[in-house]
Amino acid sequence: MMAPNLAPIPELYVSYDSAQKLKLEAGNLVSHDLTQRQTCDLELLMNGGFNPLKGFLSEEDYDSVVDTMRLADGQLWPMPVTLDVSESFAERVEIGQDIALRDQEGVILATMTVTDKWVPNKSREAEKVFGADDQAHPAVNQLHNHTGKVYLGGPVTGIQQPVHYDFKARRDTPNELRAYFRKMGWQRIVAFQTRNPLHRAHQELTFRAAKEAQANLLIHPVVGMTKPGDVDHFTRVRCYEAVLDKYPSSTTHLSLLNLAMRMGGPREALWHAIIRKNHGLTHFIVGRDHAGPGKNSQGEDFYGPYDAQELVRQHQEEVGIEMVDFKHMVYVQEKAQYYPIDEVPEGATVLNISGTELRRRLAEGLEIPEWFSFPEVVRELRRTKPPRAKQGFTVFFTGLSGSGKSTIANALMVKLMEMGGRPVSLLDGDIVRKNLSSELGFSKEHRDLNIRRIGFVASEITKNGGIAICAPIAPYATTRRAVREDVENHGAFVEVHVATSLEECERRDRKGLYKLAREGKIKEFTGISDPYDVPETPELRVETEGTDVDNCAHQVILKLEQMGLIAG
Ligand code: PPS
Repeated sequence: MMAPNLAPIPELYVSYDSAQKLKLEAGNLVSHDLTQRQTCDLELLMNGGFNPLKGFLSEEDYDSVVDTMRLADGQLWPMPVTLDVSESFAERVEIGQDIALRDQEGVILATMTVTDKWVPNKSREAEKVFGADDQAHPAVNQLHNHTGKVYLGGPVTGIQQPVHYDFKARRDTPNELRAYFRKMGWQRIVAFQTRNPLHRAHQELTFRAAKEAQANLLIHPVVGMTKPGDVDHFTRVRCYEAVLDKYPSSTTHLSLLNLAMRMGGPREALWHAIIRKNHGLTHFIVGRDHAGPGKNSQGEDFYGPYDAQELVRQHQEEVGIEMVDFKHMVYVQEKAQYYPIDEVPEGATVLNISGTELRRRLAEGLEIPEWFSFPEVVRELRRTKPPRAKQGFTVFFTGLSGSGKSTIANALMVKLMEMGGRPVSLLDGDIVRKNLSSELGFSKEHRDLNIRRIGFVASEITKNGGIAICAPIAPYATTRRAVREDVENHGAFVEVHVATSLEECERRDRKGLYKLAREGKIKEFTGISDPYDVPETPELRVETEGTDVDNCAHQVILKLEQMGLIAG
């Protein structure tokens, strides 16, 4: 049996009085604004969650971790925890210098004595740590596209914890959890790590794990950073709270972990085990495809489904935590009960709903059966993600000046308002230029800024469940793509190319601008003296020559119906 050691674990914080003094002094230091991921890492460094680390990795430790999963002194540590900065920031920092580490609001959380500064080989880090230099892996994508060029290493002196305004009562440092376990007299505690809402299969699995290990259960979800596209942590925590009373209350505890996951499969599982050991746990559940990042760019899984279990098994004794391994759990209809897939009675009917299928059912407002999840959890998920016909979306018209964008957009707005149900906002080119972008002209830089502003407003409208109709020229494909990415974080983006030819726009010349442009009296005029990138694959292309406005707007309505954005 694993002996519990619930003595306090070392933290990197200085005393309250020293912290006040240090904070004043640190105001004069060169300071680095932490990214969200670095703030998560710093919190766990300072509170002992990343014990034995005393700061961000030095170059020697980094090389050793990347190559051997161990620090230079031989201690097991599978995941690089590094402070990446820009080249320009690195130039301002000398070895031996103290720097201040600030959160995104500018609050000084810690100081760090810089002992190392180096340019890492990111492809090597990707290959060795994540198994492939393939940007389909979220951590590799992060490494190549969002991680600074230079790493700084050195010991950290903690001043204060990052401030959290949400779910304060559910967040515990390793020492707070250890104290809780001591107070409750819990000797054997099994942790369940998760980044997903808990459905019945998870409840069954955790229940069985606790029974098997004869242990109390800690549900220990990650609320720092998880896989892009996951259900947001606010919704998840409400779901966890809903499930909590399905467990016997004296045996189960819920605590939130502000970890920034890397989705590193086996290495990540081992890292999770060490972090749980630091939080005072004696047992740790590792299921199928633990911390799996999904498919690689060849469409194959990055890691085998049980690779993580294998690696944790090899090191569990050294870490001092016992793994409780689990196979994939499935529902057996005849028994009305969940079983590990390798224990299903012969000939029985197995039911399963994959993550993708669940998302589809939520998006289309379809039934989610009670054998799969708890009604309280489904209700929370539906509240956050209503079916498509109730979600916000953006219709983005693009086309030459005088192509008919505004007229069709206006007609569409009226038709959508007639249907009702969601607020509709029109961001017409001229309206925006009057209210949002009055200081801008028509250079590429100004047009881009104008479109990005429209995109920002449209994505906010979409996020809040409204319909944004945009109708600028938006001549540059790259800028339109950027707006699409912004909006698609929150809902659908429907690009409509109003494909009126230049000749027809010029023939109509409703504002007399083409004439002036031809005479050289208006510079940089789209189509005449400035480019227009024709959209290659818009959701819809409407021809206005020989078609009336009403019909054009109706084509858009049909498209929206087809995409499930309005009820048919
Ligand atoms: S952009 O490129 O998307 O930022 O343009 P937008 O904000 O939609 O503004 C286009 C309207 O401004 C008038 N206008 C010009 N258009 C193109 N090029 C130049 N140089 C120019 N100068 C003024 C024109 O009336 C556009 O209105 P629409 O409704 O498109 O005809």
